[in-house]
Order: sequence, then structure tokens, then C-alpha cells
Amino acid sequence: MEKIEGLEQVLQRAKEAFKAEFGEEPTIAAQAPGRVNIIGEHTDYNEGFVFPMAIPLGTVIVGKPTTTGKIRLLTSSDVDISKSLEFDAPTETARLSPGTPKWANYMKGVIEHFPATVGGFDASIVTTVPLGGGLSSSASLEVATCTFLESLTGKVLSKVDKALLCQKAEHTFANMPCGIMDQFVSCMGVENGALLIDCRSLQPKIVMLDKVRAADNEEIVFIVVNSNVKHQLTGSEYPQRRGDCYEAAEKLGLKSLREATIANLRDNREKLGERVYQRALHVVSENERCIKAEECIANGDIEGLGRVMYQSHVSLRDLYQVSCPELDQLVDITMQVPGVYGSRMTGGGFGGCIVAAVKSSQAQAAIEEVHKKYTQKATAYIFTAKQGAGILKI
Ligand code: GAF
Repeated sequence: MEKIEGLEQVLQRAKEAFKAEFGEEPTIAAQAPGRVNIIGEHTDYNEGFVFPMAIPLGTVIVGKPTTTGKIRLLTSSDVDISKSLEFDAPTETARLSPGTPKWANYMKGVIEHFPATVGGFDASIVTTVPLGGGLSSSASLEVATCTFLESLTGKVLSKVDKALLCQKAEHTFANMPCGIMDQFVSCMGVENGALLIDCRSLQPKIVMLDKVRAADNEEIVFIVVNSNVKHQLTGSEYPQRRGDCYEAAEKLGLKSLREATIANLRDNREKLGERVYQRALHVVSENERCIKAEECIANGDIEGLGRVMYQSHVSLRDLYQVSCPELDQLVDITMQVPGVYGSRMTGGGFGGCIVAAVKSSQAQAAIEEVHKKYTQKATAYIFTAKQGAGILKI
């Protein structure tokens, strides 16, 4: 099992890097977590339901305002060629636009859309979220940036506005037409709680996870295993899935697939065409599973929770077709371990992670089984849910 670096240590690393680069102490520190989604996949951009929690991996940004009109960024992540970057702070006449290195676009997008003047600043960024690992490294960077800017400018946004701004940054500066789930939970995460989010009303329901127990009252934990197959969601597959869903809603005369029912889809199967029908069937049934998962937790029906998690995987694999052989293998391995109730791919797919609900006493055995049988190198975690983004004491 992977050791998880505490927030204090990450903050320390960011501060040391800042001091080494800029020769001063930072005055502002902000953090935002990544996320894992327990269930409800590819439903957010269909105004549906999702059920994520914020995780103890995240991004820390420390920095200081300057009077130079320049923004200087230093990152310790090993992505892209450039580790530091300098550009002019935006003005009325000279706005920011996306460019290279790619990691900076997530930050530039947030700076550009931020509803207050952002002047010059220096910042050091450290992330512990694996990049392209399906745990929302990008949302974590966007939300940490927005939180940092709130402190820098004194302009504080509501959490929903903040999530929407970060989503817009991802659409416009990273060319990724994502839903709202990742940014939302990174802003609103709750210690020990998952959020059942209605992506139409943007209302979250907090579900405490420390109450999730097996029939014998043993605690249930969520293990997350990274296949270490890198996903690249800005490719064509994600927008294509999104397009299929919009086509289905349009052909059914609905605002979104949130309003569709399974009977509705069956009656219109020919009109939709087989591919679009299957995509829509995944979304509509996944919404039902997501609601069911929360009911199962409330009723202590852990077997039921496990069942919908596994059904979700099968649906993502066969109907939505966003899984890959490595994720399927990890799900199959974990499902065979006694004490594992359910397992599924999590996040956008095409690589990234699986999440499994397992009896706490069996978590280590499940992880060992993965290391023994998975044909590639896996990285495994046991996550407890964490608080969303915030300012850190420096
Ligand atoms: C990615 C997206 F960013 C989310 O909005 C969501 O659609 C997810 O894939 C699939 O559920 O993480």
C-alpha cells in the first residue's frame, strides 16, 4: 500500500521550493484535493447523479504577491518539459490564452476567468495526485489555484461559483469538456463523507462513510488501485461519449438524459440507433444505481452497494465502452477476494483507477492479491474522505 504524504509535509516541500527559487518566504498557502468517485460515472454532464469523495492526495500552492506585473510559477511535478514559467499578469487589453507547458493552462484558465484583477505573483506548486491517474489532478490544480487567488485578491467566491469557474477553465484552456463532478467535490469535500451530488440542481447530500459497515458490523473501507495506464481525456473519446448522450436527449425531445427512463429508451431504440441507445442506457441506469448506492449505505446493505458498484463497471465496460483490459483485470482480481463487496473502474476511464468496497480486515489481502496477479505495476491506496479546498496556515 502506498504511503500518503501528509498535508503538512507537502506544504513544507512547497515552501522550501519557493524559498530556493524566489529567495523569500511565501505569504499565502492554499490546498485542494483530488477525488475518487464511488459510483455515478459519465452522468454529471447529463445532469445526473454522482457520488464522489475528496481524497488525501491534492495540490498545494504557496506564493506571494509582487509588484512586477509578472506571474512566475514553479512546479515540482515531473510532467512536461518546463518546471518553471513566467508570463504577464492579464490586463484589460492583454488577456491570457492557452499555450505550453500544458500543466500551466489549468492555472492560466482560472486566472483568466477569475472575477477580480489578478496582479503579479510568485508561486510554487506541489501535487501528490498522480497525473493522468483518474483521480482529478487537473481539478485539484484548478481549485487550488482559485483558492490561492481568493486569498491573493480578497475576492471570495461561493463554492458552487468556484467549481463552475474551474470547470470553465478546463473547457476553455485545456479543451476538455468535463462535467462538474471533479471541481465540485474538490471544493466541497467533507471529512469522512462522500457527496451524493445532483448535477442538475448542484445540491450535494453529505453521506458519512464511517457508518458504512458489513453485516457483522465490521468497518468497510474503499481501496483505490491505479492501473498506471495513463488516460488522456482530452482525446476524442470523452467528447464523443458526451456527443452521443446529447444526441440521445435531442432525439428523445428531452433537455438532458436525466429526464429519460429505461422504458423510454427501449421504446425508441431504433430511432436512437444501437450505439447511442447503449450509451444512453448506461447513463440512465447509472443514475438509478447511484441513488441506490446511497440508499444501500443508509440501510446498511453493503451487499447491495457492492452489487451496484460491480453492475456499474459492467455497464461502463460493455455499454459505455470506456474501460480497458487493465481496469477489467483489476476489477476481476479484486472481486475474487473474500470481503470485497464491489469493485469498478472510477473516473473518466481508458486507464486510471478502480475503486473497491472491502471489509477493513481484508483490505491488505485484496491489495496483496492485486500485486500478485496484476500483469503490470499497480499502485494501491486506502483512502479516507477529506475536507475540500481551503487556505492553509503558513
Ligand atoms: C472525468 C470528468 F472530468 C468528469 O466530469 C466526469 O465526467 C468523469 O470523467 C466521468 O464520470 O473525470
